[in-house]
Amino acid sequence: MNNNSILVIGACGQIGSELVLKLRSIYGNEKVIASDIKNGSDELMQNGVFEILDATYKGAILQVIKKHNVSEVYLMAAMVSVTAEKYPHRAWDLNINSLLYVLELAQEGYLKKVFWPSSIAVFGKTTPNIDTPQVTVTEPSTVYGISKLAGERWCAYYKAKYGIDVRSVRYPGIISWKTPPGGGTTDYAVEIYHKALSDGSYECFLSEDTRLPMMYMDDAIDATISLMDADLPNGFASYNISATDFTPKEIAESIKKQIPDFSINYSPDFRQQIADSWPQNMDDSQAQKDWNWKPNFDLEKMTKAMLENLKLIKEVN
Ligand code: AKB
Repeated sequence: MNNNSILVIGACGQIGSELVLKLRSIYGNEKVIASDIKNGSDELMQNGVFEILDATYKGAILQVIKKHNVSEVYLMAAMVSVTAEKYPHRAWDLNINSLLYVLELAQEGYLKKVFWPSSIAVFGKTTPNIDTPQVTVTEPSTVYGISKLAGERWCAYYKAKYGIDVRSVRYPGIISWKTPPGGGTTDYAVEIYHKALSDGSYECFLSEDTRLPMMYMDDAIDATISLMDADLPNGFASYNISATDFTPKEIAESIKKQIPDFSINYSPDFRQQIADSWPQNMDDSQAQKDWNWKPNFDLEKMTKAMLENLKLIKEVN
């Protein structure tokens, strides 16, 4: 990093909020500008600069870039799978136009590097769903998946045509005890821990044997920052990254090891169809090879971290 600063757009979201804190701990509070359409937690807003920013306005993004001498953007603002089904046009507007604006600003010389998250949602029913390869059939059936696939292609286009240094990973479901997710199909894997502690039981909106790729937040942040730091002039537009995969039944078993009376029942709803169109697990050998990607958390380690931290929060409140 030189003297310029880093801008995180969508800093109050599930991943954005933890990314800002980690980036600030690495580069210094004054170097990392957090921005979102709404205010965030006190921790986020008080330990560094925070800007209100609507990512669907190019002029507003440019203003913040100029004001803070920004050279790197992490564009984390997005509408994910369940919400995007409700608001297709708004999802397209946010997920795609914000990306196009940031890529254009990079092309116009304002930015040196961009991070943009893709998702396992780029895959669909016709994709091989076990050990899903890096390059394979991508026929998503969700609004969110369609936008993420289009976004990947836009990144590849700007990279090839204008040499823009844009980097991306296909996040699986992300699990964290700090900031709740919102509007996703994989959100059950966070809710279940909260309910295990508050109610001792959970009603799951996916069937017991629905296997999905998942990742603990620390691994997701690590993947994001290490990809941005890697010496990777000719990387893929978006990398498969993998940490663990499990079914609702398996996560419930792992919780039961610590809370023996925990019970779960299953009432699959419309989200089942979305989950059924996604991979069960992913082949991330390309990411391992290109930038030494390696996760640290499996299901058991994650359950321990989730329950320990959520219990501490409960005790304090
Ligand atoms: C969702 O469930 O929509 C997201 C995702 C897999 O990208 N967590």
